[in-house]
Amino acid sequence: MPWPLCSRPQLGLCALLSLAAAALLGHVLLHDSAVVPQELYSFSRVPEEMDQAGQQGGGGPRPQPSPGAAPTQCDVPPNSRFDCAPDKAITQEQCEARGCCYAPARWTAGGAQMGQPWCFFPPSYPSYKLGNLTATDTGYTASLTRDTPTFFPKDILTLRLDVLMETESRLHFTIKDPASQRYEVPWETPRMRRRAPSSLYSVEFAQEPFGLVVRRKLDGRVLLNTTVAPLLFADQFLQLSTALPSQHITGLAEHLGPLMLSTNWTKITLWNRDMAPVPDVNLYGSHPFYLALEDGGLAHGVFLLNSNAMDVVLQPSPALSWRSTGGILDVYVFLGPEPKSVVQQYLDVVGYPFMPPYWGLGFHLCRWGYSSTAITRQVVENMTRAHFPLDVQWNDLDYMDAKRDFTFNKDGFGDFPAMVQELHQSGRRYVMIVDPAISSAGPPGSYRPYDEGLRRRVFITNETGQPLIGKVWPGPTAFPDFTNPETLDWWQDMVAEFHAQVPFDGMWIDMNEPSNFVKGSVDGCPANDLENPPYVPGVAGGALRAATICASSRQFLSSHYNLHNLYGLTEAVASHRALVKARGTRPFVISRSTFAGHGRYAGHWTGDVQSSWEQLSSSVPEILLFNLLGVPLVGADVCGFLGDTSEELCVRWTQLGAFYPFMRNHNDLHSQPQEPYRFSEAAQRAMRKALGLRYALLPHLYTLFHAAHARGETVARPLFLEFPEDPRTWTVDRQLLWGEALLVTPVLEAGKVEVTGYFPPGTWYDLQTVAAEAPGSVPPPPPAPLMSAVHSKGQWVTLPAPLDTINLHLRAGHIIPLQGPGLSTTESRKQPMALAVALTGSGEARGGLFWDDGESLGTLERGAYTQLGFLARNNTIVNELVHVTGEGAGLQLRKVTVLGVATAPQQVVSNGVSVSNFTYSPDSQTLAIPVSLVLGEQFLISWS
Ligand code: MIG
Repeated sequence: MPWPLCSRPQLGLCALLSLAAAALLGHVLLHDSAVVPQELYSFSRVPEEMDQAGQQGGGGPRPQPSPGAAPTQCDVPPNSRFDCAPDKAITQEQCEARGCCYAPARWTAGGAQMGQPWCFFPPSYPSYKLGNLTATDTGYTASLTRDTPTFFPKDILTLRLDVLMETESRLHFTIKDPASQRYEVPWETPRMRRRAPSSLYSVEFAQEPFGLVVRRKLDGRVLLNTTVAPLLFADQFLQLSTALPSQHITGLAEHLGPLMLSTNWTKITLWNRDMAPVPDVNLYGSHPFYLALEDGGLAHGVFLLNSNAMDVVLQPSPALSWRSTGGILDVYVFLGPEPKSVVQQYLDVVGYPFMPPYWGLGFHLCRWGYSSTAITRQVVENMTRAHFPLDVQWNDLDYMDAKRDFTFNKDGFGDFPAMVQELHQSGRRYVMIVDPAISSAGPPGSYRPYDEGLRRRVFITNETGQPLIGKVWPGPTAFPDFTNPETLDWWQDMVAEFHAQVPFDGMWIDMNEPSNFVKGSVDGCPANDLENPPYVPGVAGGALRAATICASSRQFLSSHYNLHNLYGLTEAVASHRALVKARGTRPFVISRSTFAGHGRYAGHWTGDVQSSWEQLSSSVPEILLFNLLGVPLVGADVCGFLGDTSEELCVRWTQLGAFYPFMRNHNDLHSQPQEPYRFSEAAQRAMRKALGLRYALLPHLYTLFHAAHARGETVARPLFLEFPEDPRTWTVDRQLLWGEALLVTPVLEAGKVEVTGYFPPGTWYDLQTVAAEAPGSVPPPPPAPLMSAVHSKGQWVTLPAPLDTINLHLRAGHIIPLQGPGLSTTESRKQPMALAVALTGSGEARGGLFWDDGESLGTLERGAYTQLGFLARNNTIVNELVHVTGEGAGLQLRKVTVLGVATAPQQVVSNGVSVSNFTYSPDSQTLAIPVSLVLGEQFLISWS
C-alpha cells in the first residue's frame, strides 16, 4: 500500500492515536492466565476424507502445472468450484492461461443459469507451502511461501502465519507480510503471554498446498478448512476460502434480506455506501463476521478483522470465500459451542455495547421538514394533547443555517436554545442531526468549524496535500479525518461550543459512509492503483468512489482506501467522546454508518427505508442481525421514511416499532405527515396501546441493555439463540424475542387480522393485558379479555391480531418487571412497579431488574445501582437483593400478577400480612395480587 502508516518507524503515531482515543478504539481483551502446559494441538496434514474439493490430501510436493498450460484435473463438482476469474469475465484461452479450468455453466430445466464460475481453480493450482512450523508460547508460527505468482499483480510470495490459541473458545490467526508493514485495522490487539489450552478445538495444518483446519473436539466436526481453494495474497487482492459445515449462515451485515443467508452463490459486498436499502447491494455498514448454525444446534463464528472493500461469496458445497482488496488476513474463530456464546465471544473481541441513557429507550419523534421551532413545538404539543408518550424530539437539517453543522438559522430557529430548554423543563430530551462534511464555501472568517479545521489540519487531503473537496448538503465540503487525534479534539471543541448555545442531549450522525454527491471530489480522483484496483468488489455504482470520496485520499492513519469502512465508526467514537465532555452524562449517538465494534460507542438506524409492507417485514431481520453484531440500540424509521405511509401500515409499524430497541418515527421531507396524532381515533388508540406496552416494559428493556453492556448479551434476539436445538426456529425472522422470555409476533402484512407465528415448546402466556394494566397506566387501559396461554409442542400457531393488537407472550419460567407508563420516561420512572410472573408446570419462575439513575456515567463502576433477582417456587415469590443503592432502593411494588396458577388460592400473604383483595381468574389461571412493598427490601409473597 502506498501509505502504510502505523509502520514501525511511525509507531509513535499509532501510540498517539491510542492515547488520544484511549479506551475508545482500544480493545482490552481478557484471557485465561492459567495455563496448563499440555500439548492439545496436533501438527498434521489434512486427512483425505476432509478434502472437499477432491484434492489428494497428504503427500509431499506434487507436480504442479505452470500457468499457461491447461490443467488436467478439472473434474470438480460445480458447487465446489472456486472462481478463478473473480476480477472480470474472461475467455477460455485467458482462463487456461491463468492455469485454471474452463467449463461454461449449463442451463437448468427452468432456464436459469447455474451460479458456478466458468473459470475455476484446479485442485493443483499453485498455492503457498507451509514451512518452519514452530510452537511458540502463544501458539504456532510458520512461513508460507509461494513459488508461482498468480494472475494478480504484486503477489507477496513469502508470508508469515501466526496462530494464537487465545482462549478455550477463541482461536486467532493472522497471515501477513513479514517484510513490510501493511495496513491493519488500528485496534489494540490482545497481548497473549501464554497459549490457552482448549478442550473445544484442535488445529491442524496442511503443508502443501497450505491449509488450516479447525476441528471441534466435541464431535470432530471440521468448522474451518481452508484447503478447499488456494490462498491468494497479492498487494490488493487477498482471498481465503473455507468449507462450511452447514448451510445455515447469518451475519455479514449490512444487507437487506432474510436473517439466514442463502449459500446459492450469494455475494455480499462490504463497502459502506449511502444507499436506500434494497437487496443485493452494499449498504451503510460493514461487519465481516458470520455465525454458522450446525446440525444439532451447536454454532461457531468467524470474524475477519479487515476494513478494506471486500466481497464475501457463499457457495452451495457449502463454502465461503473472503475476498479483500487490502490489509492483512486477521481471523478469529469462535467455538461457541452454543450460538449465544458465539455472540459473546465475538463481542469479547469487538467490545460490549455501551449503556444507553434510560431516556434513549423512550419514543423518539422526527421528520425532515420541521422547518421552525414553532412547528417543532407544535408537534410536541400535539403529542401531549393526544396523550402519546414522547421522550425525545428531533430535528433534521432544517435547524441549520445554510445546512452547515454547528449553526442554526435565525429565521425559523432564532429561539432554538429556548425550545430545547423548554423540552428539558417538560422532562424531555432533544437530538439533532449532524453531518460529518464541513462547508468549505465561505470566505475565511465566515465559518469557524472550517477555519479551525483548516488551521488544525483535520481534513482528509487529496494528492496535492490540500483538503479534498466534495459536495454534500451545504455545497462544497471538506471531510474531517476522525483517525487523527487532533480531529477528535477539534470535533469535541465544536460540539462543546455548540452545546454551550443549544443544550442538546444526543447526536444523530448521518451521511457518514461518508456520503458525497459527486464522485470522489469536485475535481474527480487521480488515476492510480487505489482508485482502480485490479479487483473491484461488487459495489453499487461499479467504482469505489461512487457516492463517496476518492479511495486514494489521505488520512492520518492510512489511505481512505484502507479506512473507508471505518469512517462512520470513527465519527461515532469522536461524537461519543465529545458528548461525554460536553454533557458529563451518558452519551447518546445514533449513526447511519457502522463497522464491527460500533455498538461499543453508538446505536444505528437502518436508513432510508420505504414506507412499504416489504420494508416493514425486512426490518425484523435487520434489527435481529445488528443485535447479533453487538449493536443492540437499533431500529428502522417507524412508519417508513421514503414515500407516503398508510394508516394501517403506520399502525402496524408503530406496533412493531414498540419492540425495536431504538424506536423513532421519522419521515422524509416530501412525504405525507405520519406523526401518531395524524390518524383516525381508532388508529391512534392502537398506537397509544403499543406505546403503552413499550413504556410499561421499559424497566425490563433497560435490564436487558445492562446485560448486553455488562455481559455481551443481546437485547432483541432471534428465536434460534434461545432454542438452537429446535431447527424450526433457525429461519424465523418475522418474530423476535426480547431477552429470553418475551416473544413478539407482529402483523407484517396488509389487511390481516390474524397472524401465524412459531412457538417453541413450552407455555407462552399472553402478556398484552397484564402489561396494559400496569399500575398508574395513563390513560386507563381498555378492558381486554385475557386470551388463554399457548401451550406449544413446538408448532406454528395462528392468533387473532385485530388492528389494535400486537401479540406479546411471556415464556413460562420467567418474571419481568413492569412500570406504569407516563408521557415520558421522566414520568414513567416515578411510577410504581408491577411483576408479571409466568410459572412453569412445576410452579417456578425467575427474573431480575437492573436500575440506576438512568444517565450518569460509571454507575456500575461506582456501585451506584440496584440489581435484584426475583424467584418463584412452591407458591411463593421472593426477591434477592444483589445490590441495592441509589434510586432503585425506593422503587415501589404495587402489583404482582401470577400466570399459570392452576388452583384457586384461599389465602394470599405478603410479608406476613394477609392480602384480602387478591383476584383469581380460573379461566386464565391468573392470580392478581395488589401489594404495597418496596422492591429493594426483602419480601416474600405466598398463596395457598
Ligand atoms: O440525503 O438529512 O438517512 O434520515 O432525513 C439525505 C436528511 C440525507 C438521509 C438520512 C435521513 C435524513 C436525510 N438524510
